[in-house]
Amino acid sequence: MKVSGRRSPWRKKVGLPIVLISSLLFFLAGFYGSLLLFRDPASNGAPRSRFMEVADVGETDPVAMSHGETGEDHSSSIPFQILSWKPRAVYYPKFATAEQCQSIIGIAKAKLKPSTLALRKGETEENTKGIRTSSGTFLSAYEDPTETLNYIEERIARATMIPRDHGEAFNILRYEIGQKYASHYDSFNPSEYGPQKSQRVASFLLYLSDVEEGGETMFPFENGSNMDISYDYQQCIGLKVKPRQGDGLLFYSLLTNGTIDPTSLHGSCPVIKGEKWVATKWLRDKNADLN
Ligand SMILES: O=C(O)CCC(=O)C(=O)O
Repeated sequence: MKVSGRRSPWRKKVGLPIVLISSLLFFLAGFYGSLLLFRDPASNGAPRSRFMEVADVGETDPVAMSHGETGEDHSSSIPFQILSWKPRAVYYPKFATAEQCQSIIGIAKAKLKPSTLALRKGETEENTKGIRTSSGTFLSAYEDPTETLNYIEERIARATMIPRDHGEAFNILRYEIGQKYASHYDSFNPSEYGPQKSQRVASFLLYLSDVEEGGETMFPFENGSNMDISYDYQQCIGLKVKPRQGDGLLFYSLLTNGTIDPTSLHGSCPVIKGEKWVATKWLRDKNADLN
């Protein structure tokens, strides 16, 4: 006869494990469910940065449009100024905060090595000495425990509408007095560099510091200027963009037809006073891991 109020020995034995297992399953379902719910389409599966979550809290958009599965339920604004159409160059004031810039510098500082160049056929380290004299390091967003690079990467994807996985790792650069990067193209002309699996479409520079004097990013051929003279690639002329901490600069290396934009030639003028820190992200036409 069943005695009410008393638990059978079997129930006593399996009761606790069952409760524990169901709690675990419940927790896992909740955890993964919330990940799916709050996934950011720009991130292509990368975790959504906590900075972005904070920024979105409480945002309501009365005129938000119905959106697709990968879209967003609110409008955003990232202020920008068009600096040039030839090359297509856009400036983003206050793209990052001073604290975020300092945090990136703090991580990169200990890892700096002399910057290197992608060599053309016939070029060697020896005969290209002096073209790029900065120090630098490559940093992926996942290497930054503060999630600052994760936030910046996400913001670059939103500003450019180029998916995150098309970006190479950040190249964090430091220029000391006299250091520079002579004018060059970021895209690789196959006739000079050999066949390419993918191509750099655009570059996004985040200025991590102000520079007291010099250190501008220059575009010597802006709007076709100086193209008809025999330009010395070391010369700092044309459109000059003065670095301001936290501001971003985007320019396209390819024209809309996919060919290299000759006016996208650019470089860094020598630093005259102070120090220049910049984070470059090169954006490709294909997933950057395929290189
Ligand atoms: O430092 C700059 O302003 C330019 C950097 C650059 O040209 C590059 O990283 O390709």
